[in-house]
Amino acid sequence: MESKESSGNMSDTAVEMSEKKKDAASYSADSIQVLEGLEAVRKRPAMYIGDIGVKGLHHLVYEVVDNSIDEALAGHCDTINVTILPDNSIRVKDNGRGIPVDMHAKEGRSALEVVMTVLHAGGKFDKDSYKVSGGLHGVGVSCVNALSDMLLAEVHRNGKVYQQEYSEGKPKYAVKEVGTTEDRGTIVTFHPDASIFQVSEYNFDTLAARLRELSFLNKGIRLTLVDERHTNDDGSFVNETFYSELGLVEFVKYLDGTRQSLIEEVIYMEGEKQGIPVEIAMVYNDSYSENLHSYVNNINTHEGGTHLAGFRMGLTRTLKKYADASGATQKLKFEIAGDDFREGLTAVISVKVQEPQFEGQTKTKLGNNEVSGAVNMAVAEMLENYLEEHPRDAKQIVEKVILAATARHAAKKAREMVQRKGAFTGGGLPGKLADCQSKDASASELFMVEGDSAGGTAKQGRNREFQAILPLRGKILNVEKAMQHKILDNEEIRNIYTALGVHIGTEEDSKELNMTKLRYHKIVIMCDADVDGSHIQTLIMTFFFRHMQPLIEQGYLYIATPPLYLVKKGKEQVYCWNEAERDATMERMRANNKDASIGVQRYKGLGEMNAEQLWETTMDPSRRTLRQVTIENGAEADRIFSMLMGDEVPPRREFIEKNAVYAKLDV
Ligand code: 0RA
Repeated sequence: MESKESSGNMSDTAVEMSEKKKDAASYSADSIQVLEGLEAVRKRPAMYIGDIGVKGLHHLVYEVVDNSIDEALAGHCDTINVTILPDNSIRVKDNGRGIPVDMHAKEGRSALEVVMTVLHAGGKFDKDSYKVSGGLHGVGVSCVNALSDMLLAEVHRNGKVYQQEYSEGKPKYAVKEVGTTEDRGTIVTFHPDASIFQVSEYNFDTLAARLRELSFLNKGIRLTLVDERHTNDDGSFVNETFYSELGLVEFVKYLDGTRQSLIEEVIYMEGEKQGIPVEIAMVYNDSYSENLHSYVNNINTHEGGTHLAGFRMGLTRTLKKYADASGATQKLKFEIAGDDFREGLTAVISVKVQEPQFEGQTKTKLGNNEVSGAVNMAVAEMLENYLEEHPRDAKQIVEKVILAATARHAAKKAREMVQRKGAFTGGGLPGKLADCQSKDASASELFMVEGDSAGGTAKQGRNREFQAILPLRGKILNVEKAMQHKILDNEEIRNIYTALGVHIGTEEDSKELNMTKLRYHKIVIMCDADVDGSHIQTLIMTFFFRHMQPLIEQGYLYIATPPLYLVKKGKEQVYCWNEAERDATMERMRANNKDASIGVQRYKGLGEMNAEQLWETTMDPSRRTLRQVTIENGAEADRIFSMLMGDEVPPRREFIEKNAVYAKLDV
């Protein structure tokens, strides 16, 4: 998960580009037509790459790497090197066949130029290539070109080196031969256009997480990441290599890193079913959460779809059949639900679909009906074999499922109790909630505040028209270690559900979140800037990640950023959010008046601010900075939360030391 800086609303249109004059020096009249296409990309970049913030910036890299992955999937390339250059340019190099450079008969230009300058021209030259990858928006390298103030394409092919350079997608010269070579491959170097993107710095960990994911999803490809902005102690550049021999088997092991496995081996299958390549790996661990990650053509399908539905059906059908046959379910007085088969399950499903239909709010839900049956069959076959060959593991799994069903049954009773109690008291809002006056969710904010005392200050300081306050007492329950019914037993957590106006489905087999009555579209976590506060913030984020993920995906979850210092001299008072700001402020004050003394107050907790200070620094929409919580990489976030909240201390300590800032959790 990642928090990105944002203050107030930043809509795509706010950064609409002014129309630029077409470059008269562009070398061929033919390209005018093309430029119109790429101008559209520059005018509405968000339509093509999602956004123009951190995500969009990194998306450019994925788009270029995807082309090389395609070349690898076609069997012509096994190494892809990504380099972050000192000026935040990116270079992607592969050892594939090299993009063809011969004249494209119809277009009257080099094939390379067409690939680089025509929207969606990626696959036109290679009908039989097995092309399935492609970024989330599948927009191709020409979009990257359009959004770069510099892009250089170099091709090593036929013993020769060819190159062409572009600016804002416009070629600077025709493709030219510049030398000879014994290598083969394509090198694309680009620099994102700063007049388009709100940010310009690449994040090593974000790129590393995606390359790692790609290496697991495409075994046998070696991906490297080099950061030429930073050196190690020995003078070498910071770098990491990703290579997976066993693909998804290693992916689930990586995801389950610190969890305790219930079974001996990873259950695995790879093959084609009904013409669809399917790869699945799964394990059971002793936790209570379900961790399913599904991919179509290397794209993480957050919203699931037919492949996931097929997986669930196959899993339920096969395990139920086995459990019934073993007699283990005879004594049960209630039905086992689908969810029960997936408690403690970590699985990755990867399918390759020739013409994927993506649906859903974020276009990450697979719609192709034919895929469901294929995955269903694949799972059933794989699982039947495994259960047959590993009777001890089979017994463990069945016991786990029955335990889950029993707990769910208990949870349902608890929930009915809660509902009855709710009805008794009028089903009202939690007593601790200081609600706002507005009933318009899109204009309303809920501050979840650490501790009753800071809650009181926030209550005085807020704008009661649209800001509600819910004080949370101490550390909320660690949901990573608790069973479902324990979670609903917890008063703080029930308060969060009721205050937000969301509930989980009443259907037997559904943990789905019902958000139709959501009462706030900004939910802000406000904790002290100390170690305890950071822990509480992580607990709350874990709860939202595991139980209210759709709220995060909709962009409703935020973290407040109270100041760390107040620097005072005479009547002047300046809030500072980090050491650098504090030092600069003191420096300036000293220069202004050498005699007066400067006082620095370090805010350790929200409680040290009065209501007015809290309002003007942290709550007032016109002055505050909220960090929006987003899920950058679901698999990575899953691993990190289970590690941070799990039993094993050493990996957690290592993570915290590596990411030394307590107050900040960018996962
Ligand atoms: C189409 C045809 C051929 C190569 C490629 C595309 C290709 C594209 C990219 C993009 C990045 N790296 C790439 N490597 C190769 C070659 C067809 C042939 O040689 O017959």
